[in-house]
Amino acid sequence: MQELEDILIQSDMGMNIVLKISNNIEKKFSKGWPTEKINDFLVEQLMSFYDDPKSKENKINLYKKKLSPILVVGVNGVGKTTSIAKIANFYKEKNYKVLLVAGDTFRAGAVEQLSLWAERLEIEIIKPDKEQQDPASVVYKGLEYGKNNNFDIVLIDTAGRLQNKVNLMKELEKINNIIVKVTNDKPAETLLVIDAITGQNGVIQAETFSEISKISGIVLTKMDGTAKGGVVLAIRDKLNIPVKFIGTGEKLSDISIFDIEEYVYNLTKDLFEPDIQGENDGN
Ligand SMILES: Nc1nc2c(ncn2[C@@H]2O[C@H](COP(=O)(O)OP(=O)(O)OP(=O)(O)O)[C@@H](O)[C@H]2O)c(=O)[nH]1
Ligand SMILES: [Mg+2]
Repeated sequence: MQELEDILIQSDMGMNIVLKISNNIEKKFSKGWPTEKINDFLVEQLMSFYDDPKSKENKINLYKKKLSPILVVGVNGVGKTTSIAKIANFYKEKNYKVLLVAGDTFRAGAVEQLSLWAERLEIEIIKPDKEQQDPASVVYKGLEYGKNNNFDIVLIDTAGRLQNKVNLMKELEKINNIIVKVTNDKPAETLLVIDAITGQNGVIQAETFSEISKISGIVLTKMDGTAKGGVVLAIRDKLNIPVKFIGTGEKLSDISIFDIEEYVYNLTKDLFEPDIQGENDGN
């Protein structure tokens, strides 16, 4: 049991979930430990944190026949800009008309970075006219342009300055107000990007951003590394925010729509397999 708990803890799902699961396992298997059954039960348990994975809120929401603004937020360096490029590519390949908005006017180089992606993707981008321009005004320009030119999706990049929560709050509030004003609706999605490597800290980020803005989904990045990304289960458990996309590398194609079954499979796949490599060490 201890070993199992250790493995679960290492996957970053948080003590709360680990204890719930281990309690349930102990209750269910008080008479014996048939490994395969425990494995199945564990998968079942992990899935249950997602209650209804097929429900509408777990799908990516896009408005029909009108502009769908997707606001992308998150702390520095988690992969917001890269994820925007990937999502843009994902929908471009499905023949959606996609526009980018460089709403991170804070960090030098951020506009340039998104512009490079726009160039590679051969899609249009709305940029600030001058340095350090108010992001809300860039967003306004982007939404107007998107609306008037029949775009389907407008992806909005933002700066992630958690160290300055009041400013960030004001900025996102302003951007949200602009979206409502121009489109008469809330953003189709407000995606919080979480880096799988940050572990349990992701829960704090989700809590903080939820206080600032209604988050409709998570983009979990850097799942190509060793991190298991269990933090999204903790976020789901605590804040009921579903995951929408998974990032698995730095290339445009390294993104997929979140699939709870695949995710849980990856989370548990080497739990009960003997560590052949390890056992052979020193032989
Ligand atoms: N391995 C891997 N690297 C990623 C992934 N997503 C993003 N990155 C890398 O993470 C680094 C930061 O990505 P950005 O997209 O610039 O992150 P950001 O959140 O926009 O950063 P700021 O604009 O500084 O707040 C870059 O080197 C990306 O290539 C991923 O899924 N896997
Ligand atoms: Mg960025």
